[in-house]
Amino acid sequence: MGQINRRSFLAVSAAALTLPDHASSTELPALGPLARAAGLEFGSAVGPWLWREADFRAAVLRDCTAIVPEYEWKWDYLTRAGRRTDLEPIRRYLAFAEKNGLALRGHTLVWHGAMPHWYPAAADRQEALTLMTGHVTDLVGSARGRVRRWDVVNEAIEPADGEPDGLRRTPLLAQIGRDYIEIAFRAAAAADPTARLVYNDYGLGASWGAARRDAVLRLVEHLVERGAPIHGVGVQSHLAAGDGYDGDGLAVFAARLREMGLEILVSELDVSDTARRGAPDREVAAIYAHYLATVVEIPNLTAIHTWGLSDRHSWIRAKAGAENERPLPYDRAMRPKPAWEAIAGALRRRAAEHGRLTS
Ligand code: 9MR
Repeated sequence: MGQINRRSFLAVSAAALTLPDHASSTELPALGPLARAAGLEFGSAVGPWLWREADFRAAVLRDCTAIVPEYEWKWDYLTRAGRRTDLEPIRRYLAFAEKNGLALRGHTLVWHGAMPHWYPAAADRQEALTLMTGHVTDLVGSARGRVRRWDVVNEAIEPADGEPDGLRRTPLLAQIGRDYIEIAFRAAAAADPTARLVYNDYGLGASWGAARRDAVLRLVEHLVERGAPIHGVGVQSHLAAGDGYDGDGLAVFAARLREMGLEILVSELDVSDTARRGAPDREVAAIYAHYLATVVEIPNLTAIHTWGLSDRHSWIRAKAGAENERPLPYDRAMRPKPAWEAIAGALRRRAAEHGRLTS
């Protein structure tokens, strides 16, 4: 597999070097220059292995124009030792990103899945507001002017929970009320007026995602009507073999956001495959290619971020029975896979059509 991959990798890279726009022949084969030529960010989630593994770090520096801390900037992690926020992971990524000219996406300020272990289950509205806005203000303020985008609120929609507006039943919804999302966005904007503020959620490109898209649009419309500072929506894009996606639904969703002046990001892209079928790497790559063919046609698309770069580190493989999955663009030995080529192809197509799409 290595040989075939290497050959086609070089073929793709050679094509990249003939790009008319910003790519120059002195640049190494990489997704970064392709993304720049396409007017997009290409980025990946990263974790502490970024510091430990030189080959992973080299791939990040070659391919990424942005990085996203995968869990070290979450509320639970930053306060794992108690209420006092550990700002060391913030400083570390800021320094690395600035040294290497990478943009940062801060992930994620408010998420029911990352509530601190000490968070009081019985907080009243005032205490919950103080804790939530204190966290947002401190964190965003600590990196003021240095983080391009923040995922302010993550996964606040769950139509299956039965709320009329589709909001997920979470502690903050119960304690603060329906305005907790708007309050979080306003606190983030006050702490850093230069950052782009994003709402992030899953299932928005999925064939089963129509109700989720509707609920997110209603939420975003409400925020925009109220003049809340929201700049975009992250479509996570955890895709799976055998799990269809709705390209038309996604295109309409993106167009509605565009009408409201908002951007759209592919924010956590990966492809889960059972690895039990014949040619999983090619199958995974075909899903990447198919999905990204729709995505790169979206005029208000600003970024494609994968949820990891190498199969060596993926939340999917951490799940029971998923140890053999190969969801990401590089294999465990940091060799580019067909999925890498699928991403390169999509970026090349976007680069070629950049002018038409954004005019
Ligand atoms: O990939 C992340 C994993 O390493 C963390 O343990 C987990 C909990 O913090 O979060 C995972 O990332 C999630 C992301 O923050 C939100 N969307 C779903 C992602 C996968 O669960």
